[in-house]
Amino acid sequence: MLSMLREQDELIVGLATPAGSSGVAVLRLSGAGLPSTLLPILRTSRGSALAVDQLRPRTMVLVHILDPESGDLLDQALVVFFPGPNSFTGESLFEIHTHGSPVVIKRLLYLLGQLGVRIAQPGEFSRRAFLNGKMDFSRAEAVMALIHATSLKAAREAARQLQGSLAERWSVLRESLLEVLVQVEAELDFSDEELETDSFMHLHGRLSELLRMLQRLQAGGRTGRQWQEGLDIVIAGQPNVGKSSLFNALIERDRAIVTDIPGTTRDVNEYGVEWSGVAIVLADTAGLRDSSDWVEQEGIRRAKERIAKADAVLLVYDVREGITLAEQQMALELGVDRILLVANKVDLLPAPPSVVSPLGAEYGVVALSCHSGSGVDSLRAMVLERFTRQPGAEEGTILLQERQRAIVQSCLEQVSTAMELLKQLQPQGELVALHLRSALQVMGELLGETHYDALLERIFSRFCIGK
Ligand SMILES: Nc1nc2c(ncn2[C@@H]2O[C@H](COP(=O)(O)OP(=O)(O)O)[C@@H](O)[C@H]2O)c(=O)[nH]1
Ligand SMILES: [Mg+2]
Repeated sequence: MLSMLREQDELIVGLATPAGSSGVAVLRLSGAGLPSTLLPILRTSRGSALAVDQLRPRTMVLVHILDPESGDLLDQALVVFFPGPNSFTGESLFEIHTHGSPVVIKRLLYLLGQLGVRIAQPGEFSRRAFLNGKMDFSRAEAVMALIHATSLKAAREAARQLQGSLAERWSVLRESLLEVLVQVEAELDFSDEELETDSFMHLHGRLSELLRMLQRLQAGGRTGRQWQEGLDIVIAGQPNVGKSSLFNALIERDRAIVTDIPGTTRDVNEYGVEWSGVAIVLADTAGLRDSSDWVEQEGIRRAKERIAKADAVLLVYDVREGITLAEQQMALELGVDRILLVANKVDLLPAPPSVVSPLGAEYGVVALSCHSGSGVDSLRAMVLERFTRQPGAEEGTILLQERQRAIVQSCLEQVSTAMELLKQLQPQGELVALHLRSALQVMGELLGETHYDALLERIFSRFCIGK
């Protein structure tokens, strides 16, 4: 605790704007002794001595920055003083808006160093804000997600979480968990007594509700990952059905080799595209068949590996031949939510095709021709419609950080286990409670209630210097 306080007393400075030449650069300072520490380098805009009370809180003041070593004017700047605790960090905060000249900034940082101000570590401002109770982890992470957002959608979501949407949802969840735990400890206390039906029904209901809430957050996690990494879509099927042709058509580039020799594609060939603002990673794979060629076998192994973890699989087949038994099997295993059938080469059919899904109506099918290009746009539309919606995911609780997704996953596992244990004939209260307690502990990590130094380190070290 003592070392923490001392660290926070230290005056730190960070460049809040990107390095390089720019119209304006912002240096941010935080810690004890502001703004008086800076008086040796500050003058009024007329060059006379500046008094602390001329720096009205939260008001921009035009000043001269003096280079005391040469007595020269270094720059004309705007400064703002934010007294603690109503500042971003919760301590005295000071901003210097200079012209964005790397030479000026370098000199200014040197002069500040002479006054005892040290360069901030990455994330140190946010870390101090957290330690001073200005924001929880979810808000701190929202700041980072906002800065690094790659789409407007993600930025909007981060802004909502900065307002506390995720923190609120999480608190509700934790409250319910706590209540269930108290109840479990009260009612399942006597391990040799059987649980009353009423109590069982009640606890079962509460736990189910908790599970549903966690599952919604899990769906939010899947959406969040999709936004960051893009939807992972694998093109699969028999050799020679036109997978590589489809890959090229979808990415609008001649990237994969197309031949009439079965087994041409061996490596997984990936390409990132954006359809209607949705990031998508498409992967062309080796055709699935029994092969004695070792290289092709390896290609098929990789194809299967990708299929297993894909968000969605486009199963391509020759419209004249239909799908094989093995493919039917694979489609059923992947399930309606992860597969879309693509009947290719419709140009080879004599009449305009009326293609029906060989797996039944609930499995969608798109008929197309890579040669004529007909149907390719419908396929894109169908992919967006079917695979980008995450049932259950809600605005404000889309998890944009891997750390948050891992926490939800781990909570979900603990609560599910507790549920399983409860359903046993003679539930052991102690065991049920044990898992609920672990869930509670993991939950604490999301907002930083159970904050360990390692956690602090992990979260804030990923921030930028001036943040
Ligand atoms: N007629 C016709 N031939 C196609 C179509 N798509 C692909 N082909 C041909 O089918 C053969 C195999 O194509 P390719 O994309 O390499 O298939 P892959 O082995 O599944 O990757 C090539 O000769 C392609 O020109 C199509 O829509 N119509
Ligand atoms: Mg191929």
